[in-house]
Amino acid sequence: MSHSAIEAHEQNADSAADLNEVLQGLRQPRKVLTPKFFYDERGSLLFEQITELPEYYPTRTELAIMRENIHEIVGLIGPQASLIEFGSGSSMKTRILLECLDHLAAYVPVDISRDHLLAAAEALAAEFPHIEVLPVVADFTQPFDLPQPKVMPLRNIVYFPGSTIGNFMPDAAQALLEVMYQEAKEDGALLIGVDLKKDTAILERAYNDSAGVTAKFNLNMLRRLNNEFSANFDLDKFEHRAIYKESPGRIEMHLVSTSAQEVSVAGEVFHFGEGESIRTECSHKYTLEEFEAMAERAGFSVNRVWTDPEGLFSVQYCLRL
Ligand code: AVJ
Repeated sequence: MSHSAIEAHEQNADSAADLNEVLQGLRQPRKVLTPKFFYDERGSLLFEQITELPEYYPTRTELAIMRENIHEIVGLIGPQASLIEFGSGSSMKTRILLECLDHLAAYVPVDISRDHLLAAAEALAAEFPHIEVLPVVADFTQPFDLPQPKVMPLRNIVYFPGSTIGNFMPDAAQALLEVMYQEAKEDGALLIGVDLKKDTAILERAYNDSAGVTAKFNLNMLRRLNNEFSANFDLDKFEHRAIYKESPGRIEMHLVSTSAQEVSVAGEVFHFGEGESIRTECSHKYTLEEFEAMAERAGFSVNRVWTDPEGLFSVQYCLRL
């Protein structure tokens, strides 16, 4: 436990449910694990490496869009807003907003992973001493209470960068947008990064990098299950695979068993056939029209969309109706 002025407001984080979720997923006829298990310390470092890969366009493209349009974004958000980030922000994109937004009332990062959240919040609080940083430990897929900043916010801006929305199945993405609508409150808005549909080859390259970092990132989930849930996955007997599926419009990442084998997790034995896989991640891609329809169903109207010249990625400003 570190000494710090930053204290977390803790709600509905339930790590006891994690093992159950793992077991449930592995009992399915098509085995699945949730991408939230990627992000232990090693996984977070590997993801940072992914964002710097030449093939992985989303992070650098979103950052460029933010830099290019920051003055317009600042103008749309206006003064004395509370910036509520879903996921703990430590990235350059958050820093640009904290640097440029006009008299921010507070910065409220919300994340289920307490340690990661507090580390990121402390770093940003040190960097921006004039901004009140109020981290909330919560599962943001469920409604949560917002802390009361010292300065009364004029409006709430929900920030959800990185196309993390793509990790959610369409129904869950819809439900998450509805939570964001609630948290934005009256006069609030949503600023969200959304990865766009594009040529399959570009997409598949982004998730099958030549340096093999994404493969390491994917396999790290098994290492984590070994460490945290008494599993005995042999990492040499699984292979990374990422493919784009046109009809759901998503990249799927899998770990493919290279032989018939049995693996135990917390005492429960799971059988894998040769070639059988665990799906570890879905990364949905949207057209502008598809995302707009979903945002509207949640009660938002898309007010402004910024994209890069190649139309790879979008940042969208959505008003709460
Ligand atoms: C963090 C969910 C946006 O889907 O592109 C990157 C995660 N997975 N490479 C994505 C990821 C493999 C990433 N998101």
